[in-house]
Amino acid sequence: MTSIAYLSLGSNQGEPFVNLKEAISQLQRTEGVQVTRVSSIYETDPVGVTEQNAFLNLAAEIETGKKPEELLDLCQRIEDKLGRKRLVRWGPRTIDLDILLFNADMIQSDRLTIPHPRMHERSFVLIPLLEISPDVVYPGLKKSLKQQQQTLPDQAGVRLWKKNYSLLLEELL
Ligand code: A4P
Ligand code: MG
Repeated sequence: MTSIAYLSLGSNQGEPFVNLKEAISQLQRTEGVQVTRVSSIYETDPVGVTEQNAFLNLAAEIETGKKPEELLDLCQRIEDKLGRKRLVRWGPRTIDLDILLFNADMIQSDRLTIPHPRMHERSFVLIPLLEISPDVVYPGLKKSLKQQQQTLPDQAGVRLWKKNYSLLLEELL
């Protein structure tokens, strides 16, 4: 069965643009994964640990035959390949791939929480996500994600950095 999943990608170490591009390219080259949409890239103020460089963030939509845990394995393999070291939670990273949504599933296991438990509090996640899928549904949330996003205090920390990145996707793959 094919599922639709949304991912959030972020980087603030090394060459963030190159890291994002390489991560998307590796997703696309994986059997059983089709990258169907990629948002613009946004430059975002760090959330959590604020004494670190600004991030580049984007959101991607994929179609996949993989199960959620298999998709997490893939995301972590790509993080490892791109040289990510897990040193500080919420700290600097060469690349972070988080699964935001997987169909309208609600999943809670040792390794995986979907929807991503902090996504609806974060403009650096919601602004790119809503760009590629304005009506996407967050299961269990009463209001729309758009309404939710408009209430967030951190919107000014999210600035368009490279518009219509998806137009470059074909060139990239
Ligand atoms: N895990 C559970 N659910 C998921 C999921 N839906 N997707 C587990 C991915 N992983 C999930 O993640 C720790 C564990 O979460 C994994 O082993 C997996 O089993 P990690 O990637 O090793 O560690 P982390 O990224 O430091 O922690 P976490 O909780 O993912 O951090 P956040 O909350 O995602 O925050 N500011 C800006 N502007 N932009 C950013 O991209 N990112 C963070 C990371 C903080 N501040 C940021 C940004
Ligand atoms: Mg993560």
